[in-house]
Amino acid sequence: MTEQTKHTYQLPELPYDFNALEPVISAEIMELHYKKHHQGYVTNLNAALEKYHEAETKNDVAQMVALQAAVKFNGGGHINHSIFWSILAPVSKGGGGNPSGDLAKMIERDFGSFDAFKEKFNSTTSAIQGSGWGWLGYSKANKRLEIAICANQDPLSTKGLVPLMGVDVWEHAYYLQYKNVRPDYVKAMWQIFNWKSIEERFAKAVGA
Ligand code: MN3
Repeated sequence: MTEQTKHTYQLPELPYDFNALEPVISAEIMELHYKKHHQGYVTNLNAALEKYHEAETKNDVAQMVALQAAVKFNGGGHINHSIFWSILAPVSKGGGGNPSGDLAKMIERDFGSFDAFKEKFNSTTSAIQGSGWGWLGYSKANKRLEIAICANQDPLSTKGLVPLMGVDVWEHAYYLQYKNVRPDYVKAMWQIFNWKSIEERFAKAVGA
């Protein structure tokens, strides 16, 4: 591995067209979100890691510590958005509906029912103060599912959970379409969750 590739992250390929998630997410939002916001996190992550690497070679610990906030923010942004694109799907390609199998059983066990889970996820995620993410995560320690919120771009791993599905509630994710009505955006997202992909993430989290 060369020094160059070691610190270079790239935008993952979007698994559908910008307009594929309409009417839930407009093509305009998708294009901006992917090409400007996610690209920004990737570009800034690579720049921060490059500087970090320089500081490392100079043994400049103070500079390494100073760069950690940029690595956390942009690295978290890259991780979160990469997951986000992958757990959504157009309605014509499996988006929406209900989870099945072991994940459905664990949702029922831990939340009472799928509807109760939805309600709790919607209210928790809609109520996030400022910018952040609402997640369904798996706790390996407690062997159970948990709903959790993260501020800014903090990845869910900072709370000791494996991210299964989540919703970006930064204003850039919905404002052009839903304006200030964040709860309508969060509710609409259930039409495009890709449960097949989320179930695969769950199987990996439980099995690993
Ligand atoms: Mn975003």
